[in-house]
Amino acid sequence: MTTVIKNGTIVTADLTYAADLLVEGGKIVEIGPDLKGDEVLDATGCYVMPGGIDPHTHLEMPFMGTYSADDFESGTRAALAGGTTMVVDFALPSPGQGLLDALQMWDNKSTRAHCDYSFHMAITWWSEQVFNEMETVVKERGITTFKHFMAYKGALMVNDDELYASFQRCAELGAIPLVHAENGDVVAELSAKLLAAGNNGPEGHAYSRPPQVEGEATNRAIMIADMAGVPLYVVHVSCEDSHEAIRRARMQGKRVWGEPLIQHLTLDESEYFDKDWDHAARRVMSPPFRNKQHQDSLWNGLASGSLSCVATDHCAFTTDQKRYGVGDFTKIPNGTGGLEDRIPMLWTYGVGTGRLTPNEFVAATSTNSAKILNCYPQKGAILVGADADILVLDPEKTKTISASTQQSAIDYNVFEGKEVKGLPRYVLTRGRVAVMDGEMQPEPGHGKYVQRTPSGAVNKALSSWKELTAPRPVERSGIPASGV
Ligand code: DUC
Ligand code: ZN
Ligand code: ZN
Ligand code: ZN
Repeated sequence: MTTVIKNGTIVTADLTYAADLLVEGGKIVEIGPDLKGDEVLDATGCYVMPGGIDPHTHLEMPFMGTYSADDFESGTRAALAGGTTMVVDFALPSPGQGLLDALQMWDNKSTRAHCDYSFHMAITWWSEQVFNEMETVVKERGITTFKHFMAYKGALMVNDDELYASFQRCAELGAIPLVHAENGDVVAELSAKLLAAGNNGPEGHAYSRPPQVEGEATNRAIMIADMAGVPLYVVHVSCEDSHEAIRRARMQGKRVWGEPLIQHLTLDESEYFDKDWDHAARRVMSPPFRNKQHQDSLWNGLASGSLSCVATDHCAFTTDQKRYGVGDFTKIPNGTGGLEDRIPMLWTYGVGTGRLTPNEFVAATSTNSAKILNCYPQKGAILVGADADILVLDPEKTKTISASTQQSAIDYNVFEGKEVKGLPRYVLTRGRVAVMDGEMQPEPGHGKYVQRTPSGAVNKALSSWKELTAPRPVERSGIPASGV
């Protein structure tokens, strides 16, 4: 059985051209004019592009006393409905839990995924066991990315000594460290101060996490990665302070990548003020939404290439779950959804406004992630031999985003009421048509785990630095007698 996508315009990260595309056995088998197949999908007026990759999701994650409400079933159904054909979720050991043990839990959670998925591994504590298991995680499970929380003090946060040890281990294994960059000590101090002053509403969350806590942590992580001689991927870059550190590192020739979220690109801090409690609490996430200057910085980063991948950090909680934090903003579960909306929102606010070209859009939503995470060109590519994960986007199709029509399991949508233009006509996941003429055709369990290999990316400039400064003892004479 073959499927042909006809009459569309293929858009990749670097090319735009008219061609048909033939799919067989879950792969792209031919690209060219006048192709024939058993099943014909008409892409007249549409762009045919690599399916989206969301490099950052939290599905059914135990967090802040509860579990994020979208699991792999509803989360990947939402992903496909919005043109995303692969998600990369975080296996999250609770402090003290082994990495392989946590991985077993994530294997069990993900059996009903609709689309392909991969994992990052979180390092939430440090020990010889963690050090040893990292090797198995990389070599046997194909997880080549390790996430570190510099915030969530007393829960998931790791300190600088642990960060440095883990970054060095990543370097040895050819793995890439990821950081959630916020200064957790300062956040804890500011939160306590705000609560003591009676400032316990959701806006307190934003006040407790100013851009400086993110800029400081980003700079610190970059310097620690520098000393470990390892590349660095900074998740959810929300502000100029953090973006500036990444830009500077890149100008110095370092492999440092930054990932803005669609939420930070399109929603601002006014969401936390002059609104009802539920409205603001539903938008509590870390880092919080910022002002327009920071948003402009993120858009400029995407256009200039200093920021690489647009993600969602999809971590959805119901209104009831958000209400755990009534009277204490530090207890509001942090997180927002976005899996279904990332692609239509970025197309509308990026390509539709002229901020991004269609090719830059493909790079930011798919290809760059596949390259950095090293699953390109299996994913993120329109090439013969690549997986047939394909988005056929109709640039004229419009809708108003609404919780009443979304796939996500929660009872609201942070983009409620936004008009988007540019929506999936078809979405293929390894050749299977999951969205047909805009309608979802679900098949839980179709999604497969994507194993990755180390990419070989290092920070080469740093290895010469390391040689130059490798510790060596100095022969000295005239050593004074000890003691006072
Ligand atoms: N930030 C969130 O808002 N939710 C999940 C974890 C995180 O870092
Ligand atoms: Zn985070
Ligand atoms: Zn409201
Ligand atoms: Zn996250």
